[in-house]
Amino acid sequence: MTALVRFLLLLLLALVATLPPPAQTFEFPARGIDDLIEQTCRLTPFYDLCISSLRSHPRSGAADVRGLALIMAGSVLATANSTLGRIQEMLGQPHDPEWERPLADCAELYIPVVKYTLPQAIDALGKGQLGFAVYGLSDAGKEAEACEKNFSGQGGSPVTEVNQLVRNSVEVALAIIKILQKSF
Ligand SMILES: *[C@@H]1O[C@H](CO)[C@@H](O)[C@H](O)[C@H]1NC(C)=O
Ligand SMILES: CC(=O)N[C@H]1CO[C@H](CO)[C@@H](O)[C@@H]1O
Repeated sequence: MTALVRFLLLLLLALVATLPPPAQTFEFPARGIDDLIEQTCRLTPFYDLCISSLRSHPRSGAADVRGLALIMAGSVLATANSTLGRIQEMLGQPHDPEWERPLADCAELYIPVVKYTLPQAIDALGKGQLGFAVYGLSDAGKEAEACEKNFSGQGGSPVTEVNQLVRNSVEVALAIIKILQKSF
């Protein structure tokens, strides 16, 4: 072999060695038509609320059922917090004087829910203490109901919708926790 041929052969070998391996036929598993979020939400009483609450969270796509329960409990906290914000805002603005007392009572009901009850329930959920999480979430639902009831006989409540949203979110979170309780 001449030096040139040897050189060309070596070059060829070097080229082959650096080529990428032949393409393998590999497909990512298709995202199921029924993904975990949909399967989970179908077991809750408010499917649409469940779907929108979970999907709006950036990490819900990779979450397991416990992760979804945590995301939903966080959504309850966010909703309760914005409800409290709305109530405090109303208290600071001119409003129907008949609403003064029940609005102030509602703020008193929501403050501990937002500051303690729900953060503790979320913490418990993260540690797998499901009973305690259920207790805290249920309490948040009851306080929202108590807030609403405080307006009875006052010609309606200015916070009916948000109170209902808190209660429905609680129901969704509790239904997801129930799935967890059944799987243990
Ligand atoms: C509640 O909302 C306020 C703004 O209205 C925010 O500063 C605060 O961090 C929120 N708290 C929680 C627990 O989400
Ligand atoms: C009429 C009514 O239900 N009033 C209640 C409103 O909320 C406060 C504070 O929780 C209660 O003490 C009242 O009885």
